[in-house]
Amino acid sequence: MAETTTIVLVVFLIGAGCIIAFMTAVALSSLGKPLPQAEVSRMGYAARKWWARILGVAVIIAFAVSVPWFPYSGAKVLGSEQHFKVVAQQFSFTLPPSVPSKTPIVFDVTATDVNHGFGIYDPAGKLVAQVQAMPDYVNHLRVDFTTPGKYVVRCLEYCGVAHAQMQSSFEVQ
Ligand SMILES: [Cu+2]
Repeated sequence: MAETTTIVLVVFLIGAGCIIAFMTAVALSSLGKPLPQAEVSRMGYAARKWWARILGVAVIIAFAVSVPWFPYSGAKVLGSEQHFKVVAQQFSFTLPPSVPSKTPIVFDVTATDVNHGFGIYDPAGKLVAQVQAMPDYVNHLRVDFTTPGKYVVRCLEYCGVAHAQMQSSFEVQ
């Protein structure tokens, strides 16, 4: 931590030093007689031309360097995922008894009566994913399970008098 603080301080001091040096150079360069307007314009246009070229090159380099981090390669897993149907109804869930871990899982979630919530809690009781379960509509919830165990499902949308009891579970193997 102290090392990080030192790096931040050094970077700040170098940056601040550069800015002070630049401002001092600007101040010193303006001590003489003012330049004629034509000369100022010529210098301004020249600076703008070079600035545009530098920016153009920087954008091309940034694009080329960052291409490998584009998320398109992640789309390769699409098609290899396993789909499981989830149906919510007052006041229960129709779930698969178990799903595999370390495999891309997609829950195709719908409801038969009213809007429900489909909330998945890991064995430690932490909410991992949730989506709405809606009549006449299928929501696709992508989850990658890394920890096997018993996962509890709770309705997270008030759906009627027994909403609080609307709970189920499945195993991740
Ligand atoms: Cu509910």
